[in-house]
Amino acid sequence: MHSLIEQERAYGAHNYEPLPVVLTRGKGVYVWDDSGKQYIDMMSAYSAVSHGHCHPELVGALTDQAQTLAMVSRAFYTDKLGLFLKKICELTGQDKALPMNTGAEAVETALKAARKWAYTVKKVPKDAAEIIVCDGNFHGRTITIVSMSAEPQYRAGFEPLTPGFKQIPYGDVDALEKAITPNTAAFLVEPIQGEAGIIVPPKGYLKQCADLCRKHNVLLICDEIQTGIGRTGRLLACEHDGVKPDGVVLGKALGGGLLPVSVFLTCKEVMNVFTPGDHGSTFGGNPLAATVGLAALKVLVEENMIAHAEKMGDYMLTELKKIKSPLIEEVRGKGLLIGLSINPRYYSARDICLRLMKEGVLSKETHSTVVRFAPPLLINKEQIDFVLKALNRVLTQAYEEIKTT
Ligand code: IF1
Repeated sequence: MHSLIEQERAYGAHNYEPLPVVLTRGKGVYVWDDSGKQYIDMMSAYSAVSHGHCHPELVGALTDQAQTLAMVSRAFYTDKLGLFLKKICELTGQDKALPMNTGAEAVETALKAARKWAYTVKKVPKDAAEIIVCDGNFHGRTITIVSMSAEPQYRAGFEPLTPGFKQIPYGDVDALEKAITPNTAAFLVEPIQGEAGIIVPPKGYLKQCADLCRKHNVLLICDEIQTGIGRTGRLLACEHDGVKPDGVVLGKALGGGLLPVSVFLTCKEVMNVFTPGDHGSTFGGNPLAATVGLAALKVLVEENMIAHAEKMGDYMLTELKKIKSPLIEEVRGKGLLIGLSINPRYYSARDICLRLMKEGVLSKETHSTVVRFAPPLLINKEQIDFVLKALNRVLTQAYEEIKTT
């Protein structure tokens, strides 16, 4: 076994099963392994590297600020945080933002805001606030967040779990209507379910949910940690349904592929439930993260990455749907958030990812049947064609091997 793989496995927890490749360098859509082999990165760190690896303008912003003022905690004001919060509020149309670091921390912030809003504004009885989530959801890995998950592996062994959550089928508006009670604080939903396998709900689903939530005074909170920041061809995926949610959670690409930056955004009425000392974070909103977050938003707009993601995503989805292979069960997605489900009768998605790796294309399976294609948003047509050619070779070869066995 590769000595660096051996080392990582000897000293690290075995909480992932990475592909057998040791990456040493990244630039744009490309990464290189320690043998110098080049790959097109179709994973972009679960959509955290939407701007491409080591984007020069973002690295410049990071290094300048790192040599000026990196960390002071929120015990003091800085000259960077307000600029970042103003920009993210303007872009999303939300009134206020609470900066955190990881996606899970921003989701936890949203849950706390929704519960306190339920008690102080909606007058839900103490301890009775309910939050509705969907089957197949993924919102992070904290014990409270996995308490909302339907995935046994994410919960097993971590009990006792946090109460106050109800699960409904994804994409089913009637189920939402049935689940809402006078004690419902919020409905937390991904506009497209990422980890579940890039599940795109029926057209208009989010709009109908928004109308229902408004009718019952329930907060609609969209987890756009994976679908946001241009990934689906809009700044936020909820824009495809013309929905402006009561709350939005962002993360991943907000950090420009350089460091963790996340944020919970909402209206004044909800954000004002927080009073000094209610909630916080050592690193949340530090000037380095604020600088990188602001630069990530600037580059996203200046380089027209959102429209480009829509164009390239449409092209890739169209071309993928033309591939005739018994190994492909379904092609789905929006923009550059694409899932290729592989017929488990023949191969696992991991098998296909391992074969793609040999062809110079890096991706990863989600669950055991879906190959995820979520490249940096600056990918171009030629690079997509390279991936499509590699995929065609892999599928043809893999099917040949079945026919001869
Ligand atoms: C893992 C994938 C999973 C997320 C959404 C919140 C978070 C995530 C919609 C939490 C994080 C990551 C976590 C990583 C694998 C990856 C992932 F869908 F992106 F592939 F798991 F579903 N909301 N998703 O997707 O953000 O705290 O990680 O910053 O945990 O294995 P985080």
